[in-house]
Amino acid sequence: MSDPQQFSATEFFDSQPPPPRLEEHLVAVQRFVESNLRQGRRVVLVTSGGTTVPLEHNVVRFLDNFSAGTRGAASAEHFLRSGRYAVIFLHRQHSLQPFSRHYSHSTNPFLDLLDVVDGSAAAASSHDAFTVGKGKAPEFPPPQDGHLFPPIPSMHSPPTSPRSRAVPLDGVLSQQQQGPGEDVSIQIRPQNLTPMLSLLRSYKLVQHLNLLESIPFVTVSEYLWLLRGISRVMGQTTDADGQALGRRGMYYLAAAVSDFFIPYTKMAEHKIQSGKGSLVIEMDQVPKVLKTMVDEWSNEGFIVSFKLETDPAILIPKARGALERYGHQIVVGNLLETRKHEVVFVERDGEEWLRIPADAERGAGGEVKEIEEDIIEHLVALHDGYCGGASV
Ligand code: 9Z3
Repeated sequence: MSDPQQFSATEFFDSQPPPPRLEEHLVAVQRFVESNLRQGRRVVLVTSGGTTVPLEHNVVRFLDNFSAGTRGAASAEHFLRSGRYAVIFLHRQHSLQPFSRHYSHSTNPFLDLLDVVDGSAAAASSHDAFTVGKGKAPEFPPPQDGHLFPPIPSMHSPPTSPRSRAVPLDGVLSQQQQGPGEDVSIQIRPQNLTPMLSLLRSYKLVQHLNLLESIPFVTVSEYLWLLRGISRVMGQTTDADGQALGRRGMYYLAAAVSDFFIPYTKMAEHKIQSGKGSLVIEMDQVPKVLKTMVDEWSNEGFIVSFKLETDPAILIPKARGALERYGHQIVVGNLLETRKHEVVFVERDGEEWLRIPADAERGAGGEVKEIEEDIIEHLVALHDGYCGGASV
């Protein structure tokens, strides 16, 4: 076993290969920043989700960092809602994303929001068609060829029925399909219609205005390459007057980043075999790139890092230590257990707790408030001050 190495940021990038589509992503980021700068918007890089550390080049096993991506995805949405920020969303592949997170397969499965309704009911009255209990559920066909249901067509194959068309039904989004013997439509259950329509409109607006650029990572190495590339592009891009994004850029680093990794040259090529009893893994330390980000990449951007701990006694000292070591603007501290209802903002001149009622203490109306809404409001106000006024 060779000695563990302490990698500087430069040594790390010299020894770890870049991710496949790096240049393509950076060209897209540059266009995105330019276009939003032209519209007078600020740009925030939101990082989200956990990084992996693969144990083999042909990766079968990997270590993962805890994070569902809730913090990042919710925060991205609140930045977008403010109307003042375009968001670069650097996220762990398949983790939660802004907008679609509301229909996560585990908490709110999309298919459970829909009904199949008999077409004759839909034709009789467009109101009746989406009133629960009025639409007649179609009968299930008898099993065919020994199968309970037919093969499921791919989303990517051409439509099977040329007569399939979208039918607006008094605000209900519906797709009616009239094949031989078929007259059914898919309808959103009435109680889901208002939230879904509102979400869909917001999502389409964000797309239309080109406010969201999403880029995935999986490993810690991919994450760091993309973080460096995107920060440099943000740091260097200028507006029509030749003014850099500079202080108008924000870096909101909520991704859960591994502290340890196995360097490319020390990693096993193939699946590690069992048979030798225990497995001993030695890892090197991931370089702390935040200092380099402050000094070299971000061109005076406003940098917010997150500190995650499980021991309350060390949260604030660790957050303060990070702030002093890296020289950025603010650390948001959170504890694993309570992260959804309390965080602490640690700045050079003091700290401030932000709390919302925990789930169990919520109001009788069941109103759900996300702490990210208040985190973003607070940070936007600080960013205003950092930019020297709200108008820039
Ligand atoms: C965080 O502390 C995030 O708030 C969470 C969010 C990962 C806890 P979820 O995605 O969780 O909503 O489930 N992110 C930063 C974690 C981290 O790795 N920080 C490093 C550290 O604590 C510094 S970059 O040392």
